[in-house]
Amino acid sequence: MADGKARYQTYNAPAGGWGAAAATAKVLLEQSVVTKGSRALLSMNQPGGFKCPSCAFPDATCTKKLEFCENGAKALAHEATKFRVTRDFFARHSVTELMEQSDYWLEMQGRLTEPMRYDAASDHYVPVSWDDAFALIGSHLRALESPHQAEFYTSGRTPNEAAFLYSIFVREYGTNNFPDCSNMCHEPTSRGLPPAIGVGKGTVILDDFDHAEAIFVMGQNPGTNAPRMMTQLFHAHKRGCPIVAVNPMPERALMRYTEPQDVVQMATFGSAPIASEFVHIRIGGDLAFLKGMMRVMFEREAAGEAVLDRAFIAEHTTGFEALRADILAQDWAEIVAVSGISEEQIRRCAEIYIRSKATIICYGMGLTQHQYGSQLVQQVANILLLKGSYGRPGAGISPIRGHSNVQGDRTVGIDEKPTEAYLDQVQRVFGFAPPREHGHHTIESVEAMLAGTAKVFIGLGGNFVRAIPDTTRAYDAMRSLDLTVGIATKLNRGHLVHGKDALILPVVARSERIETAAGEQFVTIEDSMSNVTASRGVLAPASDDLKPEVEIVCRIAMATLPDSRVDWAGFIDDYGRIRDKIAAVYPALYSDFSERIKAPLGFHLDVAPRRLAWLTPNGKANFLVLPGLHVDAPVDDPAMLRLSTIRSHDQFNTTIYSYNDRYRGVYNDRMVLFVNAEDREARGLAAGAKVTLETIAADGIDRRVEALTLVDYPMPRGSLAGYYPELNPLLPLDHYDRVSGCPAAKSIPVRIVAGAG
Ligand SMILES: Nc1nc2c(c(=O)[nH]1)N[C@H]1C(S)=C(S)[C@@H](COP(=O)(O)OP(=O)(O)OC[C@H]3O[C@@H](n4cnc5c(=O)[nH]c(N)nc54)[C@H](O)[C@@H]3O)O[C@H]1N2
Ligand SMILES: Nc1nc2c(c(=O)[nH]1)N[C@H]1C(S)=C(S)[C@@H](COP(=O)(O)OP(=O)(O)OC[C@H]3O[C@@H](n4cnc5c(=O)[nH]c(N)nc54)[C@H](O)[C@@H]3O)O[C@H]1N2
Ligand SMILES: [Mo]
Repeated sequence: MADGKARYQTYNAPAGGWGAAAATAKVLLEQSVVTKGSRALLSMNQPGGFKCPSCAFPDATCTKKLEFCENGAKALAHEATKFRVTRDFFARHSVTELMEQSDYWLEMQGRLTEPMRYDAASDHYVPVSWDDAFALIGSHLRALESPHQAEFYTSGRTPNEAAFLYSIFVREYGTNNFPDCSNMCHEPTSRGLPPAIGVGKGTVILDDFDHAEAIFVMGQNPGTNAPRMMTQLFHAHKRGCPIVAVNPMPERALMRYTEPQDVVQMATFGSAPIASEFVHIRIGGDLAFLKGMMRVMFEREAAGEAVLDRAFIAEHTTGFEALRADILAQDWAEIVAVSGISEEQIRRCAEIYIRSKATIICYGMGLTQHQYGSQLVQQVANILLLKGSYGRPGAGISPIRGHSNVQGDRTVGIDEKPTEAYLDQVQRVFGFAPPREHGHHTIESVEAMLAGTAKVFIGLGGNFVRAIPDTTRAYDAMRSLDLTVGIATKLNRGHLVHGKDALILPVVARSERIETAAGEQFVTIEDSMSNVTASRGVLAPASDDLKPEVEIVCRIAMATLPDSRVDWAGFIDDYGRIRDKIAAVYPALYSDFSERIKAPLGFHLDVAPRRLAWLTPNGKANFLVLPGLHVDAPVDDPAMLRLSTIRSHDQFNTTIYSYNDRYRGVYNDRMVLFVNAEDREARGLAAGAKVTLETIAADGIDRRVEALTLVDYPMPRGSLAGYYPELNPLLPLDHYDRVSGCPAAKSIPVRIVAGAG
């Protein structure tokens, strides 16, 4: 629990500004890295420096100003912390004791310092040499009856070079089992967009934000999760570009914001409203809202107004008539009921879109984490196609990715459903025959563990067991394994919920220097807008006994595949050789990689829709239909509320920086439920009451979380919000999008069980 007394109060100040500056100073102080951290911050996102380890938003090019935000500073401070988890720490605490501690406490112990192996006799982690650790992994993997009994997880902080080698190693070993964090995140983008526009990525670049005539921000909280995006929104607002925020929560930064880079505004304590239109959508109401907007467009077109880009539609698309028929079949009363938005406001938003000659639609987890998330993303692509919003400055679709290199990891081969063309290419470049059968995504990997068919789990970064749904079953799944390996910077729950054998392998972090026998190396990452840039750490590694992720992957490969066709040892020292192989496997995207990466600001990967080229089977952009108005299967239970599990301002995914959520006015507590006061009163409950939440599911499993405090909040009726990962025990494993495998973490059907907390 948090130390201080829980407090809930409305936050009336603007987001950003001095509050953010103060929070930056505080976290540097807490981690005792004021000088070191401040020096490192000067190199963050600068040419020649390292890329921010927090989110995937690109940096502005050609600036000399500081390119970091409050939450980037938190990520760095926690990485550069002076605190250490040593062998003495593990000698003092058994694993059972550590399990009693909170995620926050585990994080605050500091950086891991040397490889450790679980010792069942004493229930402690004990030191192990790197050689023995690699040998143990090799012996487990070689002993499996089938390579498909191993699961190879990746989290999106891993750089391109390590992820690429990992994808090659795992395929040479013989499986495509690549559960990864993206499976829980923007997978609906990666799977939903290719049939629509031919690529599973966004089509805009940073510069487009300066040319947009309207920007929609749907299901995303940029003030917390992509704070550098606020600069773009702030400037767009200043030049009069309408911004439409679609969210069940009036997120503070979308309402009022002070730009920390704006000297005058800072000095005068000024601030600006950001959203010109706040669409207070019900959870899961976005499909109805988008269909409503499209309906307005079709109605006005039918009345003789030229609101659609007919020439673009004729030349570049298929499926227009089917989409129109579907949209005109939707009834206004139902659109309003499902979205919770008045027809008048939907018409106003449609008017903004119709008038704009260049529109960007940004979206985040509020759209992807639903049962029909992939098809919902396709509707975003549809509405943009109706006005030909691709291949023009200031227009396009902009999924805002999460982890700093999650997009890059996917590009360089972390994919449980690889294409035949890619596999042929791997075979040609490396000379072994990769497996052709598709592997497990995250949910399938957990199902395999629960079924007893999976035996080994290797996590290249991340905190799998806390990030996935159904916490209780997730723990059972992990504990059933023969070996679990956590390749990590920090101690987390995933190291404590482990298999019979278990290893913790500590790595050199993003902000730290990588020195090899060949000299200093750099890595590369791809941001949310397909820019590939170099990242060079500037700090000394947290301990002498850390290894870079690249070396760890190579050494695991060498220990597992003694007869490998790949020169693993040759990659350990010289990362240029890895980039040459990336270029060989992906000639269209990565030709001349080693040369192009020398440009101080990196380079942009080709995104075909920007050139009006459609890499779909029929060579066209396709309007795709999702019948009806629901993005989650309706639940017939009058007591049902939809729960969205979200991030606070003081966490990075499963890493909890503090118990505060400043912009939502919550202090010293994370066990809260944001509730509409009328929903609360209808259940006869007082504000501040403690309640138990129970999942409504047909599988007979009892899922509940107790002692949650009700906090009155401007939520739409029927919509609840609370924090991830504390509420993951409520998210059933099979409550996910069948197209992408993404858990529907934003719409769990629940009921409040009064007073049982
Ligand atoms: N500081 C910080 N930065 C981060 C992260 C972090 O944890 N901390 N995580 C990183 C990662 S991996 C990711 S994926 C991104 C996540 O960044 P976001 O996508 O912003 O993530 P969330 O906080 O999960 O929720 C997004 C928003 O969706 C809204 N929402 C919920 N349900 C619905 C709905 O049905 N419809 C609509 N329209 N909105 C809805 C919520 O109110 C919330 O404002 O951020 C990345 N950056
Ligand atoms: N209910 C619910 N569940 C969710 C979500 C949600 O919104 N709601 N969001 C989902 C999303 S979008 C995501 S992306 C996943 C996130 O899932 P993960 O990516 O698995 O989780 P993180 O919390 O980001 O992982 C943190 C750990 O990564 C390790 N780490 C940090 N930096 C490095 C590094 O440089 N290298 C290596 N090797 N390790 C490092 C540290 O040890 C740290 O403890 O969670 C998903 N789960
Ligand atoms: Mo994410």
